[in-house]
Amino acid sequence: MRVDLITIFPEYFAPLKLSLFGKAQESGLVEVEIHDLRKFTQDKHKTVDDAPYGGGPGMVMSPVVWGEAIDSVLKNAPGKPLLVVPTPSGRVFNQEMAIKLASFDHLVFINGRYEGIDSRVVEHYQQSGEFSEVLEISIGDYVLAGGEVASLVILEATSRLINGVLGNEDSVSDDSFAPGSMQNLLEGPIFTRPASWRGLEVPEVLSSGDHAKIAQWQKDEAIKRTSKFRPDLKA
Ligand code: JCK
Repeated sequence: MRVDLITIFPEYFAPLKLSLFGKAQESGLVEVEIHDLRKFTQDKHKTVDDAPYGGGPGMVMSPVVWGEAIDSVLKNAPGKPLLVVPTPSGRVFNQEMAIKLASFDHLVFINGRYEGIDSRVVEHYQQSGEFSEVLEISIGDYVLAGGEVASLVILEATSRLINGVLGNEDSVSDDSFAPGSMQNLLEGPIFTRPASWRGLEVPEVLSSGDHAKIAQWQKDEAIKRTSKFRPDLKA
């Protein structure tokens, strides 16, 4: 998979060079390129924002600069990438969307700041046919200062689904939320040695060797936890 990210804060993406993701890059499974939006400005002050039409607080990012930057990434793209646009007014990201993103050969993330990017940028690339799809995604119902952290979240959830990026391939298919596994349940408690730690014992059933009984216990605990923390789930 190839990933292009455009941002006014390229340093935000330093974590991508670390650990798991760094190894995926070294091995050639994932190729990441960071692009500095300000390189696509025309004026000597490298301006990327302007006042909002209709008034209101803050500044809006210029469609002119974003158009230049995105076109430049597209010009070096072999096929039709997926355009990912983190925004507080997008569809809320979930595991199903991560699975979909992981199926693409090429993702392009555009990272806004200030009050966001002029809406015509998304409209234009939805119409131009240069992207196979344009996805406006929110990572949750809270307001971040920009799209960078959201892109990192989306990219981490997506890249661990790519074969070979994760160390242990078994961990992927068994995920909570992953269709065909523990559907719509949170995972219950998990334990490792020692059997007794600071007066707390590992539940006996887990050492019983009765696999059916263990599975039933884990299911019961998952249901308890789900109704406590996520009563909206288990549809
Ligand atoms: C991208 C700029 C900051 C700040 C206007 C928003 C009422 C708009 C996100 N889950 C998520 N939360 N926030 C983001 C996100 C925030 C961004 C950008 C993503 C680009 N900002 C910003 C204030 C406003 N208010 C609520 C009006 C944007 C994701 N993904």
